[in-house]
Amino acid sequence: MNIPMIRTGCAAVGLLVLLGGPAASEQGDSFLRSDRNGDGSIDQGEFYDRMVELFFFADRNRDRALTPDEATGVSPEAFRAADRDGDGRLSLAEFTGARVIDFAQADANRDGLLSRDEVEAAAGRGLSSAAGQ
Ligand SMILES: [Ca+2]
Ligand SMILES: [Ca+2]
Ligand SMILES: [Ca+2]
Repeated sequence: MNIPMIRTGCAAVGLLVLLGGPAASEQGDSFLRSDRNGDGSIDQGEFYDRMVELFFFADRNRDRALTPDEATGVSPEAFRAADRDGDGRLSLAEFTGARVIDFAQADANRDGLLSRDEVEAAAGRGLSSAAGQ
């Protein structure tokens, strides 16, 4: 599926973090962690909560903005795409804005929920485009 005005490969900022970001290695299964009510899918509220949690987890110097060195797992291309005001930092709004796009792109059957298969498929696309960094 294609969303107009979204360049291919630039929308992976969120799901990369969701599955493979700084929290993944020490917290085990990110999908299960994101699926707070345990119904086997991630709704937009759970997605947003997770996104905010990851933002503040990644913001090591607590200035409420992510610099490229804080946003590990985000490719330079994805970072620039999400940095809408071009100041070299991602505000929470910029970070969550990019991830709303991720949610829509990942929700292959458009039921408003992300199943594990949908998340893994989307992460696979993102990871392949970000490989080698
Ligand atoms: Ca910061
Ligand atoms: Ca910015
Ligand atoms: Ca779905």
